[in-house]
Amino acid sequence: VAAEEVVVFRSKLPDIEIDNSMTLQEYCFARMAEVGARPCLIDGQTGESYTYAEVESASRRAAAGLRRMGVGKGDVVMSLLRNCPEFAFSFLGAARLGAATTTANPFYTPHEVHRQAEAAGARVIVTEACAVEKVREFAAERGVPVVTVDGAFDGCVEFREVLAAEELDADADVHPDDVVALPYSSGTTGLPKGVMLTHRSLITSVAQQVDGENPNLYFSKDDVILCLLPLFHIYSLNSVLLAGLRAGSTIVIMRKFDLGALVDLVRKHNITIAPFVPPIVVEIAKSPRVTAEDLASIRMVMSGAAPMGKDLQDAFMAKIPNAVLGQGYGMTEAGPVLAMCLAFAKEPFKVKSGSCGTVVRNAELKIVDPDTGASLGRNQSGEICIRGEQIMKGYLNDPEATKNTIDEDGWLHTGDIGFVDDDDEIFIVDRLKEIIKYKGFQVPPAELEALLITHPEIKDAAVVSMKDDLAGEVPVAFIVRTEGSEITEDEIKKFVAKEVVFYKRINKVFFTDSIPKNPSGKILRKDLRARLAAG
Ligand code: AYL
Repeated sequence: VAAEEVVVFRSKLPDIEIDNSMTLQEYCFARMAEVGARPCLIDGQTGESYTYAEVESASRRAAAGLRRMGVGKGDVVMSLLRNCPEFAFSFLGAARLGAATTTANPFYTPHEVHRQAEAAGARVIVTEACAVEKVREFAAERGVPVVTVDGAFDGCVEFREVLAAEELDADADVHPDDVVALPYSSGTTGLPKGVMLTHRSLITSVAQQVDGENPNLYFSKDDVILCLLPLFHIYSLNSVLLAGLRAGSTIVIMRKFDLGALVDLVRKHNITIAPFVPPIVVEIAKSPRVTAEDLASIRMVMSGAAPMGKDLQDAFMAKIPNAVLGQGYGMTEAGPVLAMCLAFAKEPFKVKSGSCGTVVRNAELKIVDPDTGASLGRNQSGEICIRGEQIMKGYLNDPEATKNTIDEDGWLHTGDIGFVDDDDEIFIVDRLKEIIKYKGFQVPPAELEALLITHPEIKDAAVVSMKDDLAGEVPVAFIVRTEGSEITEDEIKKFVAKEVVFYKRINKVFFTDSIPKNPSGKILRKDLRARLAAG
């Protein structure tokens, strides 16, 4: 391939017309006349069911209620919730006001929540009992109202009251390039940053999956989708909630993962679509308690957010022979979906086990040599790059990081290493970037390193990933102690555990004399990972 020549990979499906000039809520509810009376959201825990018309009405009332609390165009609402119908009401309500929702994990520590709420400039926080105390300090400092979805708490507003408002008369005047979702991601390097996803990007991304005569990801009105993955993560928000709404499917919300409860819900609601992450696929594949009969209604199992090898995929398929199992490949910054399994299409294609899909339609994908930037052809591994209207607008207040991720020609660099084979299927083989993925959750090494070096007995620190059978990867730390310090592995682990959510905890500590760095001070993570591999 000549130096300037770019080899562009595209979907096997033709491009489609995507009207991404409307608002996300208009797009999701476009089929209201047809689906208004059909079940939209079902709360798996209580059995309570909301029709499409009821969800739309709740979102208009949530919008009016949020406006009364001072939320307006360009503002940010923080959603700190486990899965529940109110997540959808609040998200869509904020969208109607031209406001964005920043989503965070309710199991975050107060420190983690505070940092995101502050960086995003949250004007209202919508949360629940388990997280109320975590936001008290931030809310008091800033005079930010706290809304709770599950009962009354001192000084908080109940979501019931927010919904008691009259429906908003008219949505705010929203531009397609206005931000509607602001998830946090550390991307290819550094600390978590606000990822600006606009109405245009999310409509495009959802359309690339579920729209067209032959949708790549075929969801229909008759499908019942299990919403078990957390909605605060972009996988579930995009490919489950928004895609499900657009298709007019029924979405069954599950608050917390439990194999027994999952089987009960599948049987009770005849779940047809099951979006999972690899660790859940492993658990089901291994559990003698879950039988093929338990899962008989499921026709499609999706996996994404972390690698799933061929062996696991084959073991799982043996267990539910009547379902198709395939992968989606996404990255928060990419809108998020880059690739989707073509066996999920309405007119499906044959695919290979272990592949993470084919690039979505209305998008371009290329593979570049990470050293030279040269575009590579089929079956050659390099960095995966994507271009299209679905990708993020940029990082909030961080033009430098944006420039390092999206180049001048509009290509977003993923930091993933992979190749495209002869059948247009993508295989991810490695990761260039530093992020660690614990069961699909992001663990940013830079965040843990910054925390570690605040300890008076730690002179220097580096965090890298280590393979783990259960979680996929776990963070481990290389530590240089200050002179005379005898701080132990256990003390260091406890120090970190106090400040971070459970999946960011340090799994192992290795004491060392120095951290290998390049001349500009960048940690040579490859060297450290090689040390781990060498034992
Ligand atoms: P983030 N196989 C291997 N690695 C993957 C895969 C996959 N199928 N999917 C995601 N990753 C890794 O921002 C990869 O390193 O978004 C990627 O750069 O938390 C990183 O995870 C991004 O992590 C879907 C399916 C969204 C998946 C997603 C992924 C969202 C994860 C929608 O339908």
